[in-house]
Amino acid sequence: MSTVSTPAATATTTAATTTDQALLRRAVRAGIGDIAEKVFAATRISTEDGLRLYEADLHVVGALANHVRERLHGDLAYFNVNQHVNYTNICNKLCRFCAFQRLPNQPGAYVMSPEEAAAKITAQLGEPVTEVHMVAGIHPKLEYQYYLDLLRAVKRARPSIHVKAFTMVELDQIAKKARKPLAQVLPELIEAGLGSVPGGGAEVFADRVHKESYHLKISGDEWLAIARTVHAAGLRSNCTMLHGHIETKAERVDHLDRLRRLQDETGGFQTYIPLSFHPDNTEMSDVPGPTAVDELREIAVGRLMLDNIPHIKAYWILMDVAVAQTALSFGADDVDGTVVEEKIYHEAGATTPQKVQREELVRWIRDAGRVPVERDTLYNVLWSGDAP
Ligand code: V47
Repeated sequence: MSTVSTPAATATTTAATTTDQALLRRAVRAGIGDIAEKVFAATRISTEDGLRLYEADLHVVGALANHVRERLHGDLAYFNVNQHVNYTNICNKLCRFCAFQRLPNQPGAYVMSPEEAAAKITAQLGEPVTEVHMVAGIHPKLEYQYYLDLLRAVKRARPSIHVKAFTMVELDQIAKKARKPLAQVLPELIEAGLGSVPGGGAEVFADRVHKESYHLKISGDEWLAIARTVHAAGLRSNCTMLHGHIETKAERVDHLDRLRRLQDETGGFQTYIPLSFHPDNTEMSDVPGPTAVDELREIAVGRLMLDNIPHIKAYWILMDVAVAQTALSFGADDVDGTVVEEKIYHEAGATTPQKVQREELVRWIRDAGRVPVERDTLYNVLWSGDAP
């Protein structure tokens, strides 16, 4: 399939180097020369362009995404030393894609007291952990005070730790329990130790997907409205999309466009993370989930659509290490962290390790041909592999 048209004629105007011109010619042959022109000119691509990226030659799409990734970050690939704490798996939202949730009386259901959560932090004091990623199910009985106590206990256990906690879905629940608007609750959570907000709970914003697979949870519009409030409170957050289940490509592009439009308003998203659906032990176990090729395309389309979000994360726990390494040349510039005790994806069939040593992450990144950079949660550089 090739549509040789105007883009080739303007190759020298925006494709600066010989390598760029070669890529532009490949893009023209793949029928996306016009998109390549926009990418080289750092101009926004349209949702129609985004949809075409799902059909075009993966190598060309990946090379264009890599072009953007290298324009923004050169050879650097970020990681952090973090740990996960999932303070409860009790949840009343019954999302069809989730294997982690339990009803209160189901075997395996648990809630950590703030002290038990803090003990998970204390257990890692010998490791150079800088962040705790703390998310959980929506437990209907936990009171507002619990969340404040949880934050305070974690900060007491390790005062230097950055607490990235509570998805937009949990924040909605916390505000309901506080019986106050979220805008009033957030300063209290910040005072108790909240440092930023992770990207989970967004799933796929389309109402159809919401209705069919997670209808008891907040809708896409509600997720975006909460993110707006979070950013207005001065907090940074991440954002995600759960792909590879019942959503269409058009619904994925719509999701990315809605993230991009909110980012134009607030500038509060740091990192976009495409989350690959893992079907085991879920109500959607008949869905095969995305292949490695699908995952690489999702990273690349995310990089090309989200021109205003600085970082794209290839979450190694979900993608397998080799795919995450490859993703570092398909648009991703971050692989997440050491993690320690991952539950959500391992309940759903992930076969990656549950944690990794810092040195191992550094080696994975170097083996992928990138320069490892240890960051904190807000992307301040703590260590760089290319420092003398
Ligand atoms: O919101 C649940 C997803 C999310 C499954 O912000 C599933 O740095 C795949 O958002 N298969 C929570 N995904 C995790 C998350 C996250 C992860 C890593 C880093 C960051 C960050 C955020 O996990 C949920 C949901 O979308 N999820 N079940 C499943 N079976």
